[in-house]
Amino acid sequence: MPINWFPKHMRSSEEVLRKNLKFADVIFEILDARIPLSSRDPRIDRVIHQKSRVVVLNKCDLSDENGDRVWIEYFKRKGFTAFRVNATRGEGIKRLAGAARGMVLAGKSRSKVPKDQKRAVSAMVVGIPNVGKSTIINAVAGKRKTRIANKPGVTKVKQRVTTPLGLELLDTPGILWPRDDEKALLKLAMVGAVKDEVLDLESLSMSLLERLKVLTSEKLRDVYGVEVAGKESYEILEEIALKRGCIQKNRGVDHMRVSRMVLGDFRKGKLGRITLEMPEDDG
Ligand SMILES: Nc1nc2c(ncn2[C@@H]2O[C@H](COP(=O)(O)OP(=O)(O)O)[C@@H](O)[C@H]2O)c(=O)[nH]1
Ligand SMILES: [Mg+2]
Repeated sequence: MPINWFPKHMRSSEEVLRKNLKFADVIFEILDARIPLSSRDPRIDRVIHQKSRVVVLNKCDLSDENGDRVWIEYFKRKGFTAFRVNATRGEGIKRLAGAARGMVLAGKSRSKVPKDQKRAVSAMVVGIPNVGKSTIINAVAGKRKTRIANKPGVTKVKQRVTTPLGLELLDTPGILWPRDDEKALLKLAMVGAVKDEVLDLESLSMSLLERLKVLTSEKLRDVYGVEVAGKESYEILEEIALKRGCIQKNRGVDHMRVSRMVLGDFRKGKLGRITLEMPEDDG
């Protein structure tokens, strides 16, 4: 699995991120609910330091609900409030805004707490690429997302969006860095957070099937008509290819096509709502 996919220029965005953090009372740390740890930049604690933070488990339409509960408890034990969100449908967004306001008005935020209770609480969205930062900004901004005000004290490129939820949002998210350990990268690739061009799709789809046959064997049977018990993942992949006609003339199974299909089905949620890692897992 190639590891060196992350563009170097993004490292320079840490400086930008640090500068913009100053303008936010609260940080929304966006994670992928299917892989909350693998989609988390471990450096975030260093970067955002003591700033108040709400953890967002986004794409919860694709994750397992029990898994979400376990993760919310996990973050609670670490001292963070966490919420399930489906940004594309705007679900969980109001609670997010409420929590951010509550946090600041209760004085939990160590940033300059607004004295005037009517003042909007300012928030900044941070996360690694593809976790849904832009979608969340749009969901929070709602219909008023076009009402962008250029406020003094905000760096030139950054603008704040006034939202109907009593939040002011920096309209550009802070981009964090994906983990570069191999186990995390594999899971980031499975959920589609890494560009497919840089990956070996066949080994990726087989790694995915390795997990799915444990997590959701019935679903694989329902969707593809393939029994997975006792089979190696390459056998499962080939059987799926045969069932779905992923065959090349005179050349047998079209591994690329079937791999793409399985990965696509998983990413779209066609194979069920699946959380790929739990706090107690070892990879
Ligand atoms: N299924 C699902 N897809 C989502 C959700 N939020 C974002 N996405 C999708 O994830 C992809 C990346 O989202 P985007 O907001 O561009 O991520 P960003 O790179 O963090 O800004 C897009 O295709 C979104 O439609 C969600 O809650 N559920
Ligand atoms: Mg974006």
